[in-house]
Amino acid sequence: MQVIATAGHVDHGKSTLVRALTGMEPDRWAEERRRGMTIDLGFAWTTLPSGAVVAFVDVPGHERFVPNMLAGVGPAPAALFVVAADEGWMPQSAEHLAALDALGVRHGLLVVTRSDLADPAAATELAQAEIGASSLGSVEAVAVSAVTGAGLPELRAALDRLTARLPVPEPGLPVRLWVDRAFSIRGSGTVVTGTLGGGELRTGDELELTGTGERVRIRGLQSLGEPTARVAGVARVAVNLRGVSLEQVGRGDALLTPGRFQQTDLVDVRLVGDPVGELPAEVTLHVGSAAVTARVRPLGVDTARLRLDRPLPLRIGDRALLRDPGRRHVAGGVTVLDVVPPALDRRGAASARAAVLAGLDGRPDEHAELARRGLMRRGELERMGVTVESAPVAGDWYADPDHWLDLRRRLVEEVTRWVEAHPLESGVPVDTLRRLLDLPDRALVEVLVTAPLSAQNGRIARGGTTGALPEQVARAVRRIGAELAERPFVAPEAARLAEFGLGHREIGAAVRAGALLRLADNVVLLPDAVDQAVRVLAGLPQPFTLSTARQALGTTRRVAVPLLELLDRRGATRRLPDDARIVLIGPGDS
Ligand SMILES: Nc1nc2c(ncn2[C@@H]2O[C@H](COP(=O)(O)OP(=O)(O)OP(=O)(O)O)[C@@H](O)[C@H]2O)c(=O)[nH]1
Ligand SMILES: [Mg+2]
Repeated sequence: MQVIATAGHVDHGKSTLVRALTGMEPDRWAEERRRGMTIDLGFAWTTLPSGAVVAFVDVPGHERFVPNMLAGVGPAPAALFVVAADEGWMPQSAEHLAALDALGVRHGLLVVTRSDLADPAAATELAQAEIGASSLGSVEAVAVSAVTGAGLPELRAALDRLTARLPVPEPGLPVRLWVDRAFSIRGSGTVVTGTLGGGELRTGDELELTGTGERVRIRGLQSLGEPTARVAGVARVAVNLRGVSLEQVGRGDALLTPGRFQQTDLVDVRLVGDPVGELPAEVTLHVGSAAVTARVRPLGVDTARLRLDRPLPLRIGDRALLRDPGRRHVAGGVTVLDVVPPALDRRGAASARAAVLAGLDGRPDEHAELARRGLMRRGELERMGVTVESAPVAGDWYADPDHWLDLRRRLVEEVTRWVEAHPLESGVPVDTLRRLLDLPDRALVEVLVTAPLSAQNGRIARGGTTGALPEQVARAVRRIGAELAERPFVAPEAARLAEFGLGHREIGAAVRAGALLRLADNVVLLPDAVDQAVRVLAGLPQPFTLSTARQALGTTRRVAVPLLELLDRRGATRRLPDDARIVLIGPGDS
């Protein structure tokens, strides 16, 4: 299916043409039929000679109803531009074309209607010239008369050629269904309709509703009046929503794939059309079926910041239209450049921002976003419209490579500084570093740790070289060391350690600094005691008992038991089933 919106001046025959093509009545309201004028959007569809189905969104031409017209054209990928042969190019021909151009609509047909009333040649020539200068470019033109039926077969053939040319949305796109109508059906509840530009809807799907942001479930689906279990865009759809009241949803809202669109009331945009400096302070932004008041803050020659009256689900690259409601004039088209723009509260921030915006083209770019923002979650990138292709640095976090290197460098600096200030600590708590580096997640600190840093027990240290010991501790260790040099396996008693001021923390620091070896609580030797012990034990008849070892080392069980267990763990000795041991390697290998 394809969806085509009509466009053109009031009374030029849009609805009559849709009626002739489809046999359906696009003017749904009694008032429209009484006044012979379209007020709101109408919907009709037909099967073309090729078998392709095309649905029309018929729009009003009267200038008072331009906002309704924009709600119909906004989500439609193509336009059927109608000009009456007997009236030719008129003010709303120009305004509708300006709207299509602003929205960047690239596909369409020119239909010169009422050709039974006048020669269509002049109107065709002028309209083709105007349309040729817009985003639609050169279009095929067909002259018709809805009264005589002349030209209708040619128009059907031309519609077939047009729909065959229309781009098919890539599969897997997230859904953003702009609601153009909401009503309730007794027994079923609330139904919304819209033009589905891409993605797929299925009954039972959960969607996010703009405005309230709440999750809603699809109870039933229809397309072209028929119930269906799934619809893929491009299509006209009617969605029956479970548990949603008519007060909660209406034109300008949207149903979204959850988590895939940024709902934002602040966007930076590029404007094509009137100069940014000449825009009124307040304009109306039209996008999809929505229209919201926007306050304009110029930021550069053709770029500006828009503060919207209410948040809209927008992504980088979205096209929208600005209209000056006072002058009833399309001021231009905008391309969304940023949906999460930075605050401009520092001096010079606005001109710096203008310089950044000058370099943006509205194409979502993973690397450029990361370069500007440093660190982002996957969801943030996706909501902006970015396709994430690189690998995360941790969890769902993505980082700019330069920023990441910088964080690594700063982490080493912070650890070094902190450890110097806290010499008795075994390292910096991860959370302290997270705060110092202003990181949002401790997982990031953990993955930033590389040599010379190492992580242990929730703390980060500079591996091995914890820095110099405080002088007091160093002196105490030297004096203990002098005693141990005499009798290397006679560990000082706890009371003696306390006498030297070597408490739990001081011993810990000395051990990390490589000055002492801790065998058990309050049992310390010099680090080379391990090699010395292996040398002594290797000289014993193998295997040997704990008691033999204790005597050979000239020590007590308090030292011998944990020392032999350490040697076992290091693979220097092996404990046999009968509790005797053998030496496996020579001193120095342990
Ligand atoms: N003679 C003749 N009259 C036509 C033709 N097409 C439309 N009309 C008449 O033109 C008038 C306006 O037609 P509509 O189809 O309502 O025009 P519209 O463009 O839908 O108007 P709005 O929706 O109000 O913008 C009606 O009286 C139609 O009968 C045609 O091909 N030939
Ligand atoms: Mg009409």
